[in-house]
Amino acid sequence: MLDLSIFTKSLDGQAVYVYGLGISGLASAEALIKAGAKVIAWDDKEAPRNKAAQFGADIANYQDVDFSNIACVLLSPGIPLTHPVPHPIVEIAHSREAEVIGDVEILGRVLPHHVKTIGITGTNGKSTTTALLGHVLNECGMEAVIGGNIGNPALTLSIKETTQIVVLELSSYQIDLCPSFRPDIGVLLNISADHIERHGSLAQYAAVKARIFGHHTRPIISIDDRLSEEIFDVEAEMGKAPVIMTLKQPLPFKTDSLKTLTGKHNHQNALAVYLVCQQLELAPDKVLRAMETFPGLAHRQQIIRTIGKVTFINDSKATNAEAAGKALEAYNNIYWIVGGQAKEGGLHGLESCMPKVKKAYLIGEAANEFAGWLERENIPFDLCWTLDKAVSEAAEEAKVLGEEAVVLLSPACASWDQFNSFEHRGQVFEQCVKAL
Ligand code: UMA
Repeated sequence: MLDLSIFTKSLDGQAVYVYGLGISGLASAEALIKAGAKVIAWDDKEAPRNKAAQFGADIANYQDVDFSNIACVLLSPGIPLTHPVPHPIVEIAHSREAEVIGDVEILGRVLPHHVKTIGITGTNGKSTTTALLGHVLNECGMEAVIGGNIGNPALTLSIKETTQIVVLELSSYQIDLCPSFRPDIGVLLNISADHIERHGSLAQYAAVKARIFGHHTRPIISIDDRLSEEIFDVEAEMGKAPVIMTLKQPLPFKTDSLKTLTGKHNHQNALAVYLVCQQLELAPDKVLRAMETFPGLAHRQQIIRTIGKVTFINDSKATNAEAAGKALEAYNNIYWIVGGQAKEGGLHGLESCMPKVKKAYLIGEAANEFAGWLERENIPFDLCWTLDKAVSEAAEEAKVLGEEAVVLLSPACASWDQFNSFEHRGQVFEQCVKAL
């Protein structure tokens, strides 16, 4: 297991203030307490506070804490660090000269030197690339663990003496909370507008992403979008010989056999993994064979079942139009289940994918709004409102086509109007499909 004692010793008897007790805050507080640190913790919600109290954290909101005895604030990634204004806890910490860091930074400080770190960032594709890389490395006989934004908090990772590699999915929020940690190999997949509300501007968001690359990081950078290419140029000017990642040149491998990695965006994810493995000097044929057995990620273009010529695909993770566009690009003869709680812009940007859509099945709060948009695009649709109705109608009509077709749940919306989470929505879809 991770030995956090190096970190707790560096605290010199002072406490850690854990602010935000979501999955990463709670896990970190628990791990730090087990390693002998004094932890004071807070979350605006009561339930997580109670959990933290159970495993020995002192509970106090920041107004009631004596900061003279706090060495650092461990901040949850979702809490504003800089924009629109820093959260008051950040300002208090700075005024008392306490560090503000995230769990990945602590991981970086305690990881044994023999463990190589690979950081994956970008606006889209991070989770798939991280999971695929973990799968390929393990299939190639290396001991690798994956964690970070993908959902396994950094301080819960099972690091053994034999562990060789840690693959970390790093969001911009997490990179922002890493003053010193930089991975040995860093991958930047792409940058497009996202999380502007948190970073203030696209340029600032890109600047945070660029900080994944330290002096000793081997950079692998896409040159297929303007902002990533600018970062590539900066790294090149610094003499760091970044590895070029592009889909504008022929890929060094064939993609036909990559059944769980369909679509251009997945080919880029596969290319990223291929290039990392090249840096690790793994045999290309082994790497490609391992990619073929990647099971895919749940809720991201996940194949649930094929009945006759119709394949049912769960892409519940597509909570905005851009993500749904990736799935729509990947298939033909699409019977599209779409809707939920609409995001700003609705389905804008998906116009060019519409010729591939046979029919849309509208669910959730956004149904009426999306109906208007589909009408303008001349796409037939049904107002189904609920997921079970949408699945059974789409299944019937896709079958009648008599050709290869897909029933695709790719909602381009948040799930909270009808479900607890996108995972919950995906599970309900899976149940409906299995019941057919
Ligand atoms: N809170 C307060 N006061 C506030 C604001 C928040 O008390 O003013 C509390 C909330 O009640 C909550 C906690 O702080 O309990 C915040 O939790 P969080 O969501 O920030 O963090 P975690 O639950 O620890 O999850 C985080 C990542 N979440 C975010 O970055 C928002 C997870 O990424 C990640 O999987 C997990 O750590 C493990 O490392 C999720 C995510 O949405 C998937 N990431 C964004 C993305 O992918 O676009 C960046």
